[in-house]
Amino acid sequence: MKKNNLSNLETYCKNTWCPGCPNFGILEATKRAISELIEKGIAKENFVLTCGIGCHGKIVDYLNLNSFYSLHGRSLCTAQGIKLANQNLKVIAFVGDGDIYNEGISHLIHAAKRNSDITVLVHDNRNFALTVSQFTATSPKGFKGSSTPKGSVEEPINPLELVFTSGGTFIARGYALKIEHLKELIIKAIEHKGFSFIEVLQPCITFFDNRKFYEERIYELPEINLTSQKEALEKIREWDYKNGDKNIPIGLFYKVEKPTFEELIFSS
Ligand SMILES: Cc1ncc(C[n+]2csc(CCOP(=O)(O)OP(=O)(O)O)c2C)c(N)n1
Repeated sequence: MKKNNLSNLETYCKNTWCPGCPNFGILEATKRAISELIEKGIAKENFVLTCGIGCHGKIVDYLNLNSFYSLHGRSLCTAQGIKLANQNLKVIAFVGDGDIYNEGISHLIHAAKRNSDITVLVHDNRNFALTVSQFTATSPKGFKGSSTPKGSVEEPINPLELVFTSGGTFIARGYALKIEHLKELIIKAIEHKGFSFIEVLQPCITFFDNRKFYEERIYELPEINLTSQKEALEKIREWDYKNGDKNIPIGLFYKVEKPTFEELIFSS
């Protein structure tokens, strides 16, 4: 049950994430971002959250905002329907990597392609965590989980490259344990007019604890020309999600203005 207290974003729901889960970092960054946007003048009732099914989906229980639990992989079609019905709303879709890069991948491609004016935040822990660790599209080759006890034989995808080539107009990567940095990305993504996508690297402390791997490689992107496709792609490809010694840039890679799906639909 959500607390009937409009002055804060806390709820009464018992938090059932593993103690120390970096999802707490994503929750805190989201709370700070939305609080700042409310202070800037966006009405609290104009935020709507959607989620898929998984550990990530519980985040909507922990935020005292309008929300809609969708089906596994169906957070984005729900979010797009809400935005089409009421363009005043700020719609934020929380998804897991299994949820969106496996079950719901076609919705991701088409939402980016049509530049739907929604924000997508991926809790990428590189496995289907709630169902005790099957491999996903971003699990590294060799990943040992309950469906791949001898190690996955597949190479992972680079989701930023996928969204970029599909037509996304705001493409970013954050780290769940760099809370202030992630907060800034979430604010910019929500303020962006068009399809905004944040891939959040979220170590799964129970099934795939890659905190050390990330913390040795992550660096914040310096200022780049955000409208240059060439620069964006170079930076997006700097780390290819395969294991290796490469640096992992986080920050905003690409941001361009284009008419949104909803604008085009209602002006046609
Ligand atoms: C259509 C469908 N397939 C499978 C499931 C079972 N299921 C529920 S949660 C889950 C794993 C979710 O993994 P992910 O989306 O990566 O989120 P995480 O738990 O890692 O945050 C699965 C496979 C389901 N609920 N619906």
